[in-house]
Amino acid sequence: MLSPKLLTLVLVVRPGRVLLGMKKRGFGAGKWNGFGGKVQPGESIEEGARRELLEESGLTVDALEKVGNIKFEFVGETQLLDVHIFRADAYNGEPTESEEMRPQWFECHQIPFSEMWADDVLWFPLMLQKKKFVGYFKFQGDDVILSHKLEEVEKL
Ligand code: 8OG
Repeated sequence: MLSPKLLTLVLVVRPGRVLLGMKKRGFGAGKWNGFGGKVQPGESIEEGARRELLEESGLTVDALEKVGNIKFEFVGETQLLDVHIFRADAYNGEPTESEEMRPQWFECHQIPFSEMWADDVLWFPLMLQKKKFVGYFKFQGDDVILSHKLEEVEKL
């Protein structure tokens, strides 16, 4: 049986650009990604998303829009990562480097997909168009997608 683990991911988007962070340690180290992490006991998914965004980037946001939900299975591992993805179109504060992440703005046509999780190239375009989606990816190791499903939905 796969035991689910709730995670969040926040993409901060400004017209024509997106804020990513270089993950400096732990799971996904060496990859550019949005900001997020594990939801802690007693907090809602959105509260977890806001907490991780602040801890990792120094930013707070007024509105967070739910844009996606992707489940990740890794062959040989018993945990199913259940990642809830949010988009923020405005923020407060200045992006600040943390122990986990080094933030940097990228033009939307220069997103460094070759240095990101392999699934991101498939759903970032939907996220940038404010489309909502659900997906499932089965990974072998950190780089190979064995199978996947990804579909647009009206509502999450
Ligand atoms: O707490 P920790 O840093 O381990 O949380 C993992 C973060 O990575 C969390 O924000 C969810 C996110 N994440 C995955 N898988 C993938 C993925 O395939 N693509 C992207 N963009 N983020 C992912 O766990």
